[in-house]
Amino acid sequence: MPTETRRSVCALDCPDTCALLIDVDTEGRGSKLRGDPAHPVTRGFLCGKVARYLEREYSPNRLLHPLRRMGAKGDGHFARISWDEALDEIASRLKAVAAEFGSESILPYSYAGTMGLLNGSGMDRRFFHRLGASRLDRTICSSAGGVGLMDALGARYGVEPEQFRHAKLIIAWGANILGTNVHLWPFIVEARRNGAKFYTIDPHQNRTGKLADRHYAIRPGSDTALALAMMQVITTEGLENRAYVSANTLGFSALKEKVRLWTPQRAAELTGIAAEDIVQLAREYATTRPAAIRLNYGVQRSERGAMAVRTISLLPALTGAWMDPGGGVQLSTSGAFQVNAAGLERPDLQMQSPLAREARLLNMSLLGDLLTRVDDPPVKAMVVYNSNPAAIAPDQNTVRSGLRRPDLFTVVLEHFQTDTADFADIVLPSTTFLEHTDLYRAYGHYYLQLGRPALSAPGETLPNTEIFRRLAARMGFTEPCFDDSDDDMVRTTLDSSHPFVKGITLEQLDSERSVRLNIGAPFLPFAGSGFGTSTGKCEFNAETLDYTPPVESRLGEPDLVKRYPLEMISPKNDDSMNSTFGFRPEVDAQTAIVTIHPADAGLRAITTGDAVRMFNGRGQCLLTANVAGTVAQGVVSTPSVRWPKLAGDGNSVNMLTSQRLTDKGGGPSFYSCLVQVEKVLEL
Ligand SMILES: Nc1nc2c(c(=O)[nH]1)N[C@H]1C(S)=C(S)[C@@H](COP(=O)(O)OP(=O)(O)OC[C@H]3O[C@@H](n4cnc5c(=O)[nH]c(N)nc54)[C@H](O)[C@@H]3O)O[C@H]1N2
Ligand SMILES: Nc1nc2c(c(=O)[nH]1)N[C@H]1C(S)=C(S)[C@@H](COP(=O)(O)OP(=O)(O)OC[C@H]3O[C@@H](n4cnc5c(=O)[nH]c(N)nc54)[C@H](O)[C@@H]3O)O[C@H]1N2
Ligand code: SF4
Ligand SMILES: [Mo]
Repeated sequence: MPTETRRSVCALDCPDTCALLIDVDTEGRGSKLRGDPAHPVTRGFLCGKVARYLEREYSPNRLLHPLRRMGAKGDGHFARISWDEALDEIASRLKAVAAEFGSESILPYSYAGTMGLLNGSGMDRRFFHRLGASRLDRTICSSAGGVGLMDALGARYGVEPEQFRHAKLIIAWGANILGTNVHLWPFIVEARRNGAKFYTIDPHQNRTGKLADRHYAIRPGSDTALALAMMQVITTEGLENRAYVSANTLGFSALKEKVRLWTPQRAAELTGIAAEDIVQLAREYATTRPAAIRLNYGVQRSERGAMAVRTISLLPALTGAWMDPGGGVQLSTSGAFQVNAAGLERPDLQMQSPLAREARLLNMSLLGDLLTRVDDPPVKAMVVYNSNPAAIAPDQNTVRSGLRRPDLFTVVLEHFQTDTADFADIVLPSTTFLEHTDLYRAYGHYYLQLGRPALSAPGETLPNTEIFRRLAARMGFTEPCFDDSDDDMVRTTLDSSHPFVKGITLEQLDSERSVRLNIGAPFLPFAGSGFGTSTGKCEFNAETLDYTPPVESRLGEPDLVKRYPLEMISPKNDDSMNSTFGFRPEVDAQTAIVTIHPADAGLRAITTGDAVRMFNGRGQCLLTANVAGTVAQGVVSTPSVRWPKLAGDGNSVNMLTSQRLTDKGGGPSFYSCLVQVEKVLEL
């Protein structure tokens, strides 16, 4: 029987950052999770994966005690040790490595297992800065798109979700809204009830695409060509918004000239979308008001992903869509959360480190190379938290040969014994977001939220903040910031003079839990010249706009195409969160499937249910075929990311992906990946 309802915030790496309600019984055990009906974006419902999060919370497989590895790296044999033994061993190993190879031979590796600021970029950052460890360039997800957005708008924010209800045309461009951003959906439903059209542009007609008024089956990595051709149609037909363009943009005539040769016919050959469809889409986009583009991160996981995001994000400046509530682009809202990051993360502590300077910056998307090729100094110790690189990083064969190195000292902070934890020397058990305090910004809405522990921490689990606090003490760090409580860190983080955040206090968050940023309502950041450029205008910079197909695509490197003729994408699985729920049998089954077009399957005598081997020069994995016309001919799609150790051959999709980086931002090119598929007798 529930005796009390407590509040929390979903910490998963999702744009929606939901406000949660949790029913707790007399023993303090959570019995049900719900979305908070009072939150303007959560609106009382949760996605399927988090509605069942208590199964994960109370799983018998939760890590409850510190562990030391007993067998070979990767074998998974561990023995329980005490926190004192674990922390002493880590401190002495890190000191020894730093003394012999320099502090930069230590590498933190983390991403967004929790989006909480304290447990994701708080005490951990202070610890590594004071230590003088290498800095990690956290590029694995959104850095290409981030640069593209900055190039176009000078800011990382856009249309707020609540305004989508006013739109008359909504384009989901590389955005699987029902799967990865489900709290936008009710606003789209409302808009459609009022007559809006809803289109999807995606190489895979997923659940979202099936519900669209039109689906444009674009070839992977060709979005820039489509956007340039839309600009061509808009400018040659004079459909641009002259008043907006002249008041708020720079470089229109050069843009018009630049896109002149980007005819719909030329784009059709590159994108696979018929020329007349491109013309029609461009006209409709330019003449419908308000028009909203929900751009998500799918388009920027290709080789020239930054250019794609930039070009698409320039479209509303041509049409003036930014002037309307419900018009413009949303890729992210995170740039509006202008908190005091320097106070939280304390990069200045590097001056107190043995380096006495800023440490080198290593790109997390190149983990394989970092562990096998980097010298001067080599990476000799790695501390992993909030991430599962042995599943999610590209080019796993290289990553694994690095993780297997006997001379690499590896510490992993985790909830579960992941593939990465199997490679650890020491595993430390961490609390979940339901068990610790944290502060949350969002990347799909504009509410800052505070989460307080709703459940007690099981076993000997500790928050990341406390683990790094204790490690700092073991290392002998005496700066007062290492004694900061979690509340002290929240106060510091809120201490910002930026108008969007100024005045929001811990006390206010404790009573309201969710506080709208000071952005006014409706938030129309680019209705006038509010762009984040030095001129305040949207700068087209047409001379740098361009498109060439990815090296790994059907129009790419001919030798590669001959051997590996299929373009593989590995988008998000609807019912999971990267590898976070990979231990669930249903999720394992969903991520073991590859969808292939009937014509490609026919050529290979593959039918639905067949065991197939998907491979390229980097590796292979075994999957079950699903033959369907929801992907275009020449494209295969498999949902990510399976736990490799649950696959029969110990491999999952990132055995095939490459360490080739995007054009800007140093992001991975997960969705520019050529493969071959063949039938095998059994898995
Ligand atoms: N259910 C669920 N939700 C999630 C996650 C999850 O794993 N599962 N992960 C979270 C994370 S980490 C992130 S970053 C977000 C990402 O959220 P999204 O960006 O929405 O997710 P993706 O699956 O990466 O890509 C979106 C769509 O882009 C399509 N796509 C792939 N290549 C191209 C291309 O070249 N052009 C175009 N136009 N489309 C392309 C894919 O088929 C997919 O439907 O989702 C978050 N939410
Ligand atoms: N092929 C392919 N690969 C991909 C992608 C893809 O689309 N296709 N997507 C990429 C993208 S967009 C992203 S963002 C990355 C995601 O990669 P990761 O950020 O590594 O995300 P997860 O796989 O969800 O792993 C997060 C881990 O953090 C742990 N964790 C959660 N909360 C806490 C906490 O409070 N403390 C500690 N210590 N641990 C915690 C979870 O148990 C989980 O094992 O994957 C990338 N890899
Ligand atoms: S994963 Fe996303 S949609 Fe699901 S509960 Fe968390 S924030 Fe909400
Ligand atoms: Mo991501």
